[in-house]
Amino acid sequence: MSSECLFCRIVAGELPSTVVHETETTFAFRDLHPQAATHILIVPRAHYRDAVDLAGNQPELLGDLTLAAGRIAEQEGLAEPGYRLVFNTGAHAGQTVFHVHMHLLGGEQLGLFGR
Ligand code: DGP
Repeated sequence: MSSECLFCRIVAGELPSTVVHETETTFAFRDLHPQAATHILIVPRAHYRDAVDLAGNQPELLGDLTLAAGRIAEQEGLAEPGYRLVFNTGAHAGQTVFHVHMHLLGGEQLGLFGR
């Protein structure tokens, strides 16, 4: 837990969020600036800066994040027709919060990747 990290503070309940799912290792809440009809952020409770840092140190948490995404998709009625899971990694990808987070996007037909 870092007192400087926005998502650590959200996980700790020090800052408000709309929580949609929690496990012992993961925490999921609605994105403040949604980029799709449904936009949820799924984070490990533990602090890692990005997906590669997480994979190098606690790879099982990548599985926990993905399983949480599947449960949330069921809960939100997205399992069919589907949804997108994204990790932005670094500046060119637009990562702005350096506590690894999986974006779950869906609830509408999504566009293609790219610029
Ligand atoms: P990224 O660009 O991949 O680092 O995604 C960061 C996301 O976090 C972005 O979609 C907006 C969202 N966000 C930023 N600040 C807050 C906040 O205080 N609360 C919530 N719920 N989402 C936030």
